[in-house]
Amino acid sequence: MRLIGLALLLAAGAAQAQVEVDNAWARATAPGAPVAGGYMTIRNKGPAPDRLIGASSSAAAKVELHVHVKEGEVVKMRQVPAYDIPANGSFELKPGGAHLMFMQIARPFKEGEKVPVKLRFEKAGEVSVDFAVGRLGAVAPPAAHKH
Ligand SMILES: [Cu+2]
Repeated sequence: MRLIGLALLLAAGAAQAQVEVDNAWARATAPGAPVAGGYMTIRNKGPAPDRLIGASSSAAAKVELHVHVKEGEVVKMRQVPAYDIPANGSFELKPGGAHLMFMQIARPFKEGEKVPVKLRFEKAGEVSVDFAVGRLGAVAPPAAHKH
């Protein structure tokens, strides 16, 4: 019985590992700013496409999925219901493109802090990721800590 239990656990772990998140980071915010942007690269190592269908964080009232769209000369943010993550591919969230929007943040995001986020994927389920807070206005993730 114990062996079967272990095999099931390993199988569940393998299914979870189909989706990986790299370079998760958020921008520091100015005092009083109500929102913050979050960025990451989502890698899908599985043979089937997946979708990011939601996110939440204890640091914000809600977390929305946003994209930037050009309307004439004006670039606007728009909320979308999901991001498609191609099979054996990746989807990048970055400044000026797709991003997580932390709405009504509880307090300013400070450089060096971590913001806990729960991502919900259609197939991979819930994935917890810590977003490292980089500089105010940064366009690239903070340098990774080497241990
Ligand atoms: Cu936004």
